[in-house]
Amino acid sequence: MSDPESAKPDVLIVAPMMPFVMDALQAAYRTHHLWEMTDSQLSSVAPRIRGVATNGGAGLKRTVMDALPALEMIAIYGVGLDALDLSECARRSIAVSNTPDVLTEDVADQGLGLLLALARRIVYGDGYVRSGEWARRGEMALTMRLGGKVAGILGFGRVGQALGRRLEALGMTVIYSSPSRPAGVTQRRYPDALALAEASDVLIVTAAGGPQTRNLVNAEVLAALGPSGLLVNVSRGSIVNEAELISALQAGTIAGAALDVFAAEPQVPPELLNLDNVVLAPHAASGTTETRRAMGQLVIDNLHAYFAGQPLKTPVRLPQATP
Ligand code: 8YV
Repeated sequence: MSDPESAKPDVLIVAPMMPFVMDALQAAYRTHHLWEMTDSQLSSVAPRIRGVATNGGAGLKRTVMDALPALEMIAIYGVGLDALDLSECARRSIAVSNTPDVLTEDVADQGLGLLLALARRIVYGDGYVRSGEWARRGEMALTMRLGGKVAGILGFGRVGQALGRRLEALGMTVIYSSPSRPAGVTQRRYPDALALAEASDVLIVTAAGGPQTRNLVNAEVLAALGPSGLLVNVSRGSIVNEAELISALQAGTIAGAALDVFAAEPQVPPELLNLDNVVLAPHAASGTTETRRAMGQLVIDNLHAYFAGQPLKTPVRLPQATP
């Protein structure tokens, strides 16, 4: 008699996901938890793994991908594709899905919240009250109005445009830089990060991560943003040169930064922890219950669709495979 368990496809889960996702995957597949496995445990199941579920930050290391000869499908819990070798997926005809759209508005909210917290020093003010400084020293130093200022958005895709709408509602002028002009966009486009920073009071990073954007925001761009300029990053830590940002914050080359993402998460450079002109968040922009449920459901739906021989709900278009 055949064992119904052995008929289920084997799926490797790279990092823990919400319990309802773990339960749904476990019910439909033989699941394996990469974060709990030794190398030899991985080697013993690797030849059978047909699906992978992972998040945007972790992606799938090439060494692990290379060790999975039967891999057919990777479902990403996130929109970012930078932690996955897409050319290799194309070469091996591995299907990939991600979770676009469902997280757009929440990531934009987090960008708005971080910018307000930074410009109006909301987190600093909270400490000022709690520590008794208010009673001891009187009124807190004045902060910066956002209305009437120019917000430069680096990368003007779904998240950038959703954030732009919020900033325009505050009375800011929104400009942007991105490789091409998105359809239906009327805001002024700048050719690159440097020109954008020169024209902006606040620079907001929403571009996709990856080799094309690595260290795009460097010392020169920060100098162009200027001593009253603010930087917000809700995209990928890799886009900002972190060492050069720290120097700029320490030297007053820019006025402050609000960061949801870092170069080597969850490690955050101690220099950033010691600065009071920064606001820090633990890569939480998509982290509402509502959005994470929708993201989790897409992971489940995409894997189920693939293994049922149906089209993916939210497929990633892979680059043309090079022979
Ligand atoms: C998630 C992300 O926080 O969408 C992405 O690419 O980085 C985030 O939305 C992440 O995928 C969940 O761990």
